[in-house]
Amino acid sequence: PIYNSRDSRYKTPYGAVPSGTQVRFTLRPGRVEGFSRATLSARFESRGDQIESLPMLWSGLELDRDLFQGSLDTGDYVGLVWYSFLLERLDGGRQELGPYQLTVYQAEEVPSWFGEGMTYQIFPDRFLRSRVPDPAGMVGGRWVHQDWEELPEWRPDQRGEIRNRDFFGGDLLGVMEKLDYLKGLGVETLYFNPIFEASENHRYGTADYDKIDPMLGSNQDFSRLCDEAHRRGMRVMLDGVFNHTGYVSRYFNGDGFYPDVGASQSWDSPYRPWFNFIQWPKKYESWWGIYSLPAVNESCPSYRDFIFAGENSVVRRWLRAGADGWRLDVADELPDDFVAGIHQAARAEKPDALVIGEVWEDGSTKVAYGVRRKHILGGHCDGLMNYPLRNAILAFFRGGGGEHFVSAMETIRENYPPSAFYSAMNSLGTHDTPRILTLLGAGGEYRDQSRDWRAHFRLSPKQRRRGKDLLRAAALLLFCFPGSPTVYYGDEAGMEGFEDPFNRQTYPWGREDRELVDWFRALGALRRDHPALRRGDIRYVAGQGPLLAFTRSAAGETILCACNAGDGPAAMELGFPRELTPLLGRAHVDPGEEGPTLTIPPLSGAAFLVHEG
Ligand code: ARE
Repeated sequence: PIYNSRDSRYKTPYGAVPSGTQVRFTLRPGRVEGFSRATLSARFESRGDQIESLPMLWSGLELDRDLFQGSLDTGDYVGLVWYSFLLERLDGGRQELGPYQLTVYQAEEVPSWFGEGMTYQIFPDRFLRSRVPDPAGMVGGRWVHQDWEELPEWRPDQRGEIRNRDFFGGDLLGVMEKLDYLKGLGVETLYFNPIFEASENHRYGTADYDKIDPMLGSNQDFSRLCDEAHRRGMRVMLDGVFNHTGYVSRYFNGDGFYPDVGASQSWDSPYRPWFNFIQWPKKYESWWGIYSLPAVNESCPSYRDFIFAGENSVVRRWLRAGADGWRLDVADELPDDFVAGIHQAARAEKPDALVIGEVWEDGSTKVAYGVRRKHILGGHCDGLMNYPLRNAILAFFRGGGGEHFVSAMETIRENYPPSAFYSAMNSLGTHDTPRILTLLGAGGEYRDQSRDWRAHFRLSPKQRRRGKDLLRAAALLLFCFPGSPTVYYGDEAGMEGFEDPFNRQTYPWGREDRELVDWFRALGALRRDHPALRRGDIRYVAGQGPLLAFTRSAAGETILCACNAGDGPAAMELGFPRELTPLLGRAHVDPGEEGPTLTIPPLSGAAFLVHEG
């Protein structure tokens, strides 16, 4: 029953391999093709594109197919290998197949806690405030919404930009108040968007890496929060924004707010070499040309020391203060050796600390600044944010077909080292994307892209009903998939909205969508209680049209997850005689001789325990 579209060629072992592995390739062309010779050619990309050619031996027949086999020794190589096959006939006819990717990684021990359990992403300014803050004396010309339920400021300024200077005042004490709620949801890791002092409400332009933003609380509050989280069996992951600082910061000090002598104030500033000035002090490199985020020079020794290399580096100090891991902002724009340094420092400080990278594409093939990146080749990022999964889920529930989901996700599984696949941060949406409920409910058709329209857009009751059905199914899929099911704050409460700032509205305490909260709580319990979902392998049992189903198995337990993205009921034969116990969701099971037939209601998903034998 295993889904395999590649039965005419395969390699063992499946997928990415640790260096030192012998990989065995098999080709199975039809006899009628009359091929008499096959050659494997392998290009070792990070060895200067060195090419190795080796003959594949004819090793017999398998029904009406010829079998050719050959083995490749990966030796001490780490990187991508692009392999292709040349098939030849006696009459000179030939056929080329490939190139295909083989990922060869450096084996390393990756702590499993992150990928096994549920993660909850908190955008700190918008989660809960323990009091209405007074912004007087704080950096960045902030103003505070008195009314928690207001929309964030969305009107662009004269530059046409959203300045993100309005705060609601969500704080760490607020999060602490809700730890029991989060624990009850099944949360095992809290991922915080940046919490260090910064002038904008998203805090991505760090002003002071030594200090929790005073509107959020004190450094002690942070450690207390970590203690409280740990007491409940939860861990804490921070957002490490190391590719740029704030224009307003102790380091750049563009507006002179800080007493420090910043890079833009004196050529002799100790921070000046941190930045790349094109023409000092007014012209400098910045992240994606955004002047408020001056880019740093990651090869500057004092900056490296400060961020990771020193005993007291930012990376180490905040782990010491209670954090358990880092999510690296724009990981794909940081040099590999910088990422490796962070990884090393994190592990040196806490042996089970984790580093998750922000990469939007397939992280095994990501190229930045013309260089293939080593993110998941070992010793860099332990896992990545899994936007490919989000895209695949969205596409599937918008009618894209189960085939596409399977092929997209099998590609990721094949390209990633298992530890990276199982440590992925899997989200349906983040602070950088529209809310999942809005996307699923609105069906992807937005005629009007203006901010004004977006500010006032709400799903109609009909759209919302459909959106909620789809969200329930999409979340079930997420919680059954390998990698950490990550919930963006408020998705579980039915929050809507497009991109920034509409996807960053305040949590609707007291106005939550109870049905959704209950559903997510059930999913959290499901994930927590079943080893098969925490660490089991994955096998697809269906992937056609509106139907998608797979099993996860571990520790003698098998769970089946089945989803129907269509508007009518979908039936599926399991193809093996097993008894099914429903765990969550509704589906009709018709036990048959050959195995049960499942009928899944429209726009829904269900999970079952599969009884062996
Ligand atoms: C805000 C507004 C923008 C506005 C800008 C300037 O949202 O609309 O243009 O201000 O006024 C943070 C804030 C953002 C803020 C930005 C700049 O959260 O709200 O923008 O700072 O002030 C790419 C990067 C990826 C990056 C996303 C946003 O590759 O690394 O773009 N994500 C991180 C964080 C962000 C953060 C920053 C980086 C900067 O998660 O929150 O922004 O520190 C494709 C590509 C991706 C691309 C993605 C989205 O799929 O493959 O590479 O991600 O689209 O654009």
